[in-house]
Amino acid sequence: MDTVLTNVNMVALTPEHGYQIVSHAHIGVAQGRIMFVDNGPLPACHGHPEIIDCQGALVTPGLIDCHTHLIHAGSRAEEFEMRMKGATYADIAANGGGILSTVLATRAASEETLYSLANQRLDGLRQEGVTTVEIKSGYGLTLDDELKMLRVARRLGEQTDINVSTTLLAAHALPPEFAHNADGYIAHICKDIIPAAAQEQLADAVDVFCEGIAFSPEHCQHVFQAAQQHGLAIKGHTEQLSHLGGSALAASMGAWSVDHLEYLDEAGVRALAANQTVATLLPGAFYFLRETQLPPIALLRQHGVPIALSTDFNPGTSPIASLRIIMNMGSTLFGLTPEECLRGVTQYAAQALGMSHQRGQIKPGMVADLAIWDLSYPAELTYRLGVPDLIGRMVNGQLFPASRHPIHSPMRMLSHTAGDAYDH
Ligand code: DI6
Ligand code: FE
Repeated sequence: MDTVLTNVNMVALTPEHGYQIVSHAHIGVAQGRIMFVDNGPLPACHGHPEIIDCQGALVTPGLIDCHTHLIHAGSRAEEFEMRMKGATYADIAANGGGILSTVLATRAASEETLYSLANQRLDGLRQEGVTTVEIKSGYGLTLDDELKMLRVARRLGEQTDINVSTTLLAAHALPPEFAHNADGYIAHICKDIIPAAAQEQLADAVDVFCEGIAFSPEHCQHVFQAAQQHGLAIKGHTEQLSHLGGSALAASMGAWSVDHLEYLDEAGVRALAANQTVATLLPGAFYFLRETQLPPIALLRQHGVPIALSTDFNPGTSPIASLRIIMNMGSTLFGLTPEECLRGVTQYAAQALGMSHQRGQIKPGMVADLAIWDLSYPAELTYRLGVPDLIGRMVNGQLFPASRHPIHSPMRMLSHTAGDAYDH
């Protein structure tokens, strides 16, 4: 055993009972994996584990942000001002602004610049207990620039204290080079970009923006087929601004998740349920666009569709690097219970990234990704905003104390005890 967390108030997410606190729990970790979870007497441990007394701190699975556009350059604050003066998101996109303005800035930026911009944004997420992030390309829209974005995403996963899942989103917008030639661009994605990303192992999944202002379901189907031919998983931005049937299409092809879903209908919900596709809701974009059409929460629940929540961090529709704010919006805007919100950023977020067998729950065999909180009750995660109440994170079995936690306060702190005391 490498590490044993003792005296933990562990949040267990059980299907039958929702979340439950297991008090005085111990979590044993070896080689980055959870080996035991118990609340009896401390089991015998081989080796010289580091024993960490958590003094009753709340421990949840590490949070997972399963849909972000974290890598990009430039700012869209001016567009925000235009929108506040009456322009719509679609107006701005039609006039060469929107996604395309971020594309030009991102193409012009070096990998170093993109890396440090993204790493700074990641910091907001780290301070809130996030241990895994999905990062999409989609602001390059050329072979080289899409691969550049994915290389930066991979490097963030390799060189920082966060797990990264990468997604190729070349089908995000039509690049100027292919103006009025969506067929040509989709063919280029299928023939050149997907094979190269797969060949260099830069993408775990392939995503599309299926929308009137982006790509048709037929285009998306071609992209999905090419992705699958290269062994990549699929997911979609679907039913965000209108109903085109992209969600049902993606689900019928086995998508890990479909995301946004404000305009999803019951047939679409049934398709998700039939294919175990996760519904990833993005209340930050709903809020930021002042959308009024709510995703079909009641139908998703009724059909037992797993619901994930994510920041959709991006410069145009959700410049919000806070998963806690998103959880709060999941409740206040979408009516999800705090338990649904927590499950949506742990267990179901893991499922949306095809990693539910490895991450998103605290049980033996899972990767040891944990968040340790100065809180007593899990609903506080969703209820209260802006207080730095994260004590630390464990990522792949390694502990990272939170830099913003006030170490002089009388609050619980991680205290380390010599492992020899438990040398069996
Ligand atoms: N839907 C969104 O909300 C983002 N992308 C997408 O497909 C918006 C991205 C942007 O405006 O830059
Ligand atoms: Fe998005």
